[in-house]
Amino acid sequence: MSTPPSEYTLGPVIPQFQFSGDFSVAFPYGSGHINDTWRLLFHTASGSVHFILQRINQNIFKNPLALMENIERVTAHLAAQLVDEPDLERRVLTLIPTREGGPWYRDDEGTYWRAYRFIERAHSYDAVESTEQAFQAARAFGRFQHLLINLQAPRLHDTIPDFHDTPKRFTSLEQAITADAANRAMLVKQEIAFAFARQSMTGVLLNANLPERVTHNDTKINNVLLDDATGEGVCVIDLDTVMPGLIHYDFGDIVRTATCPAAEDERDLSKVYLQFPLFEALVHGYLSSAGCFLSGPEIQHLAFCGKLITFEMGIRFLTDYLAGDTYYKVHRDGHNLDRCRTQFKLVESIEQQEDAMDKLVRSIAGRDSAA
Ligand code: ADP
Ligand code: GN1
Ligand code: MG
Repeated sequence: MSTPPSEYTLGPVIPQFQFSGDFSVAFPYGSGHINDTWRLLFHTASGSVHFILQRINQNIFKNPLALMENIERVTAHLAAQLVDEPDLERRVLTLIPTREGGPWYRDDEGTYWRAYRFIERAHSYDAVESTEQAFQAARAFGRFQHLLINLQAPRLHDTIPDFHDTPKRFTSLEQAITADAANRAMLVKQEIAFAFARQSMTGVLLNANLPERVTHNDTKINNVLLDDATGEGVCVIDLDTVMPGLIHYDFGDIVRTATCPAAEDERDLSKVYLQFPLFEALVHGYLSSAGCFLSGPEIQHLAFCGKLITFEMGIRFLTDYLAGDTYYKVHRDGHNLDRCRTQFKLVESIEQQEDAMDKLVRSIAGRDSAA
């Protein structure tokens, strides 16, 4: 289990960045499973200003320099593409330079830190509250992919190799079952059987000859900020996993996190299911911004990818449960198992609706391209 953010001493870190004003207070912020995030408050002559400070989890991101190079390139590219938009500084993350002018600070223990300008008057949501929010979130992620289509070479670094290689994720699950490091395999026989019964779907996307693009790869609903006044998906955040990938990884993770009314760790599984109207809003939102560049085979796999990515997350949570909770932050006993169960329940719900989902995608995509 990792150390809670409140237990780190920020005193030596804060002066390393070019924040404006006098530092007042720092609060742990957000509900991410990987990095540690704080919101900082500063007082300036013209009022208070917030910033985001993050400690990069090097247990997971083994090459922080490559990761930060990706983020610098991607944010600079997005800013250049959006230069004529009003409110540019709220539409793309802006790194705060260190005292030396670099994008990151390395402390005495070798830990990497970075800071961003805080995007005000917008919020992320852990669960979608309306079809409009689903539409806006999917539209923002589609737009993000579209804006990155013309990113210049070289290829971005793979910040986590094979991140969405579902067959390899399945192999890791098999290894975790065999090792049974935490003596838990006997407690999850049902979940293991559920996973093995669906192993055949793991290779579908990788075997479909789909084009590689620049994708976000972690498009969970709380990784986009929605504008408080207009509801627009104003800024895509959490750029650590932006790298070459399939668009389906992104659309699939939005389906996983934006169609279910329950939280990812809900224990009452009767609350876990795919709500069709939210899926419909996602398809409309995503195609409104990405429809212009998607190929036929990419569209054909849109209805399927939500099931695959939800299954992939289920096996990742199960693998971490079996390994003794070494990857994701956990806040209670059995937390990763609860998360695995919600994913598998959602997979079942998608299985029951996938014909209708497929029909819907074909009808929306057909209508839009005929228009
Ligand atoms: P993690 O990798 O741990 O998920 P994120 O980068 O997603 O970390 O940040 C955690 C939370 O902090 C987000 O869900 C969002 O609410 C908030 N956040 C992150 N960056 C900003 C920003 N620049 N402005 C405003 N809020 C932010
Ligand atoms: C992690 O960082 P965060 O909480 O947005 C994970 C994603 C998972 C997600 C599940 C680098 O995302 O892959 O989909 O948890 N990120 C990494 O909630 O493993
Ligand atoms: Mg996040």
